[in-house]
Amino acid sequence: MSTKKTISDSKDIKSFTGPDFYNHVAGKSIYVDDIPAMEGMLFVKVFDSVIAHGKILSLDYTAAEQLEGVVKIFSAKDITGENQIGGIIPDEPLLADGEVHFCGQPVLLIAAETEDAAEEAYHKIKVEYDPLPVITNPREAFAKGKLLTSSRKFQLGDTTAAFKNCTYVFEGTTEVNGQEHLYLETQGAYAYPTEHNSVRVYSSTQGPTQVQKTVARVLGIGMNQVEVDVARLGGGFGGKEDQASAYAAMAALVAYVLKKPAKCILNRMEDMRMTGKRNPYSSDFKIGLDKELKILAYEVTHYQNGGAAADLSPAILERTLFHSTNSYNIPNVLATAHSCKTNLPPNTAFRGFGGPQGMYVMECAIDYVAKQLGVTADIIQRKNLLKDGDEFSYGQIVSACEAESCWDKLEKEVSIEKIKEEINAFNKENKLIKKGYSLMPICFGISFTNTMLNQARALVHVYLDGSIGVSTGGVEMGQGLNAKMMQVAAKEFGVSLIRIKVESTNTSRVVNTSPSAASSTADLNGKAVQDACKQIQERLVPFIKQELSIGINDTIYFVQDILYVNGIATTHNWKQLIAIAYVKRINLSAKGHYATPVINFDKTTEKGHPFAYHVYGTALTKVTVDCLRGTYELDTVKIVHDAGASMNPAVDIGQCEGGLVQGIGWMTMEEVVYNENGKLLSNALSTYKIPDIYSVPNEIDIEFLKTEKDNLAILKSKAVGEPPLMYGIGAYFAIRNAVLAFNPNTNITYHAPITPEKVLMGLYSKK
Ligand code: MTE
Ligand code: LUZ
Ligand code: MOS
Repeated sequence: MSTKKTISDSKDIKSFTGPDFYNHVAGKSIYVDDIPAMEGMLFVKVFDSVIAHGKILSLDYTAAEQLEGVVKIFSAKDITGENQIGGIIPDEPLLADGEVHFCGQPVLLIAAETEDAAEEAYHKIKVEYDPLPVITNPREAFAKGKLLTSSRKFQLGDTTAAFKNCTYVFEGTTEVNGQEHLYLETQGAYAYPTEHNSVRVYSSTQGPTQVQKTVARVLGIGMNQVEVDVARLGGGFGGKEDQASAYAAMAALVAYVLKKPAKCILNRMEDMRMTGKRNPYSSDFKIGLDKELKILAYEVTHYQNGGAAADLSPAILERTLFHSTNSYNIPNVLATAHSCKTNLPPNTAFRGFGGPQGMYVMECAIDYVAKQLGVTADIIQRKNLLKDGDEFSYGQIVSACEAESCWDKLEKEVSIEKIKEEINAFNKENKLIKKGYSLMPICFGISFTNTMLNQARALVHVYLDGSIGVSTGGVEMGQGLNAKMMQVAAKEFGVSLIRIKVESTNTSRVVNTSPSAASSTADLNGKAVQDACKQIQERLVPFIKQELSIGINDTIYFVQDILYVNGIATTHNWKQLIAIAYVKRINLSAKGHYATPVINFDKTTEKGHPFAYHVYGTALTKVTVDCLRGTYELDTVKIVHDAGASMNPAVDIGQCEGGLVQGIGWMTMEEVVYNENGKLLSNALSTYKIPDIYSVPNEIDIEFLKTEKDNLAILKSKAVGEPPLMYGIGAYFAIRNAVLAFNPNTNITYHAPITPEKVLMGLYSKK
């Protein structure tokens, strides 16, 4: 193994994407299903509902339970604690009790000695349902008063008065579909009983504490009896912020009751049909502008498709409102949002967390105005970009704004005017191939909108041989968190990266963790690591000065393990001095804590300062549409992204590329389809299309707007996990524009994703 060589010196930092990359490529990284099975381990299989809404009339699993190899079948009545897994609102049972509310809802758990026995039992279970009416559409749910939580309203200025002063006022409706997370590692957990009536759980979760809390609740024991350990995830993308808890609770319940190790891992089709997805939204907008095309007023009403239980939808709803005006300064705003209860699997967090859905509607509104007035959308977009001192509808004042600087940096490199001319010329010459372009500015708020969650802790140990162990509450899911945590510790101590190991995330080592989400993991946990390192340093510095007879006013620090005194290298090094510090009984371990300062939000007034800062950027997308087939190709995506002073450009570029392509998938090809009975039709990779290497843009060019402004980002390196997803919205409008170039009278609606099917219909339809 050559992992040592690759992370050994700071010259490699440009390409240092973390301690795992070698093992990932070699297939050696351990995921939940790779943990070696213990003697007697049971397989847990979920028996789920085949109807979307109904009463359970009878449940017959006697024959199934008597099969050889089947140990026990669990129903709701076998739950030792509370049959409740709802995170924000207690409205979701672990196992259906009397009624089912969505197709794929867990009803029973089969615990068996082999997977085959569990599978056989699954087919022997008999259930009789009395079906009830199924609602899949959020507007229908709203009309029938079916809401998951109270509706919310953000208001700035007075839209009614402002519309009267507008030269132009337009109204419209939009639809945006959901998105399957399709993390490579499906949901799953492995649990075994430990001493003192406790359990240890290995879970593929973004929220170890949420899992711990849910397991404790379901089992009816204290959180201190549940230890959750997470090495890494094969992707989460928000799908494991909350929904990993159910499968962890299932494995833990079986382990706890039967006193045996138990594993519950969903196969791909189970995962696709049982778990929730990105929330689809149906929205109405009204937009008003003056004759200079300044947006004066914007009203929007969002109908969120929440699914059958609240899950994270109330928080997602809130983030939709926070992002309803995207990067634009609009002095009069009225944004309303309803979280509608439907008979679909509870929808959940997905990269962007409702922000993308809100921003999509804003962009549709601008696009609609542009089409009505015969101008290009970029004219309106550029005129209305946010500036320092503007006010968001939720009361936060815009500062350190990079909306214009990102746009203008992009425009400096590519003249939008020239692109417009080139595309017009191309479209004039070509009948059956049309090109389109779009610009997509983004503005994304960084912090959990629930202020409480913006806290983190870290545990840093310096061992007596000088090696360092770092534990945080953050979860590595491919976003490069461990790389960044190593960099932070190495920088604080002045040691080489090779000295540092990032440990698994474990609820017995670091407690009360917030989920790794909201793009805030590196900021929150990195600052906690800094705090812990500083505490150790504060003990080491006076000790070293005394030990080496260095004056108290002299400055000492380490660079790459070498001790410097007043800027001059000495012959002393980290390893040697730590060994002495241990002998002299210096405390070489510390617990760090961080809570984001400044932020606050008052839900009663819907005003405050919820975000530590905002991330900005602009994407230019160019596409070519084949007007015979309805197929399209993405020619170029050029992005200027506000990364602050990126501490790891390799990781951050990777996040931009991954986010962009995931956003393009959501907007153009990924189509979650339920039939009117609430049954998922796009239930496998044969019927659900995600971007592959052939569908990524032919050219992706990402440039960072390098800034060192004072902000709350870790080492001024701004959060990057979610914001780039929203560049993908640009692909939607670029394709739409190409369709309009072919058929200006198309009846194509604002309905994402814009699949080849919709493109083809749009090319040959009439208003
Ligand atoms: N990147 C990879 N490779 N895998 C993931 O699961 N999740 C995204 C993003 N990037 C994800 C990812 C989501 S939804 C979030 S919120 C952030 O990473 C979480 O990590 P961060 O807070 O460290 O940015
Ligand atoms: N989760 C959450 C999130 O609980 N609150 C948030 O604000 C958030 N934002 C993005 C992603 N997950
Ligand atoms: Mo990301 S949606 O915050 O997990």
